[in-house]
Amino acid sequence: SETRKQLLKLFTEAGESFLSGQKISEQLGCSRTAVWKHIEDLRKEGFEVEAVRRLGYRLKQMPDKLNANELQLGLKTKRFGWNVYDQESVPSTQQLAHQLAHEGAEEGTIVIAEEQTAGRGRLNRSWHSPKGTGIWMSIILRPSVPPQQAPQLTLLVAVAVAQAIQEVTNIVPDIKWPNDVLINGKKVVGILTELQADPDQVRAVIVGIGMNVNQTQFPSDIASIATSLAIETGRTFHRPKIVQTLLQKLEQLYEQYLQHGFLPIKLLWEGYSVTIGQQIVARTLNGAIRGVALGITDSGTLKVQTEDGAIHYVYSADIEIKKQ
Ligand code: BTX
Repeated sequence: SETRKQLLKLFTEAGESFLSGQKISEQLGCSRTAVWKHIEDLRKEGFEVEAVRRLGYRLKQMPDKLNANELQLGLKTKRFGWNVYDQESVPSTQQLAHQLAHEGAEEGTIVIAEEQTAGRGRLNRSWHSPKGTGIWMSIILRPSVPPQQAPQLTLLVAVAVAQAIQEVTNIVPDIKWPNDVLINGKKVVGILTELQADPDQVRAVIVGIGMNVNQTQFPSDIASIATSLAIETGRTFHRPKIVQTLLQKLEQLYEQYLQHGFLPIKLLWEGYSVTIGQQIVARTLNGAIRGVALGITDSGTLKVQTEDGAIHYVYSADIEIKKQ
């Protein structure tokens, strides 16, 4: 309801300070009893509201739910995240986002779910997306660029994710070309970029982001390669806050990209990269290339030099970094 929204706004603006029942009832234009009832409703939803005699109320903890309400409370973006499809359980947020994009959904629209039952990675690999622990989200972008430039967006998203993790945890994550974000060599985020495009123009980019946040364990088949923010830091995180930070970083970088092109993004990406300068194996659909990763080109392609001195341009691959 509108009153509930206003009440939450008052609480978030007040931050650490208490709001008296009197003040709240004046601001909302309702009785003290009505205020009390609204607070009880919030508590039932999982909000922790502290009440102290003579001081009043303050909000101690918001529920760790990825609902539009929670996501938008205090959201600082201009456009990203203001059109939200929040779902309890979906096969894949990508699927729904594709459909919405086809129907004309505006740029910055997000689809987010507590659980995915058929989350996917690249090449139809599966993405483990258990309930209530991670961030499983797709965002719709509509850049006016030719389809060949779309891989740049994968790198842009990886930088935004890395910046968000850094801000929230103080850990500087690594990016492994093109789409893995790692902490201590293990995957904490996967990014999947898919296109709806005409031959010379992108209509929509559907960016899927899967972030392991509060999991404390993984199924045995990925236990050795996957990690979560909770495992790496020993604490749990409020997911809506991370989504907000992520959307903010994403929007900033995206605006920078539209205005100034890929170069500034490329520089930031290189700062997080663990691939460049390494001895690698790039497994592509056409076979494996072994050599040194020299860098990325201005279009986001990986440049690999093989032993014979030849330079290869890799558009899409899985990268294994050889231990030196
Ligand atoms: P990828 O193909 O690079 O990685 C997939 C591989 O990662 C799997 O084969 C498995 O080995 C490993 N893996 C699976 N689940 C996890 C996990 N939770 N954490 C770490 N490693 C894992 C990466 O693809 C792109 C993933 C995008 C996921 C998002 S979630 C929201 C959106 N919806 C959807 O269906 N996919 C995207």
